[in-house]
Amino acid sequence: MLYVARKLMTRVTMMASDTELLTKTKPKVERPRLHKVLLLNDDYTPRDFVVAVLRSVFKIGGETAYGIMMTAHTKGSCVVSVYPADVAETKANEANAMAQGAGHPLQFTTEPEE
Ligand code: TYC
Repeated sequence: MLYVARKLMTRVTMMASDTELLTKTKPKVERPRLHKVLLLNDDYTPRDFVVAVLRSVFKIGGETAYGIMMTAHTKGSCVVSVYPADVAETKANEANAMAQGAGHPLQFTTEPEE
């Protein structure tokens, strides 16, 4: 997958002589905008299941996954990670599908980072 967006910027530079104009085209490499994946709390999904999803979909280690789960549990939501938009969407969908398949109301959402 290619995440690098390229933009061509045209710049006109006046040379020392008043008659000579030089036009340079400078390729500008832009970073892809990142999107957050958020974990939402609910009253029913078992804590162990939340941790298991964080570990398997987001490849997060056990202690960090437990901390993210507890933050969502106590505060209502927690940022899991940030990714390029398409990756964030795919991971949230995969995690939501796991939850639905297991019959839990657990939800992940995505939103653009500032
Ligand atoms: N609140 C759930 C419970 O008490 C556990 C839970 C934690 C669910 C985090 C979702 O994002 C969540 N069983």
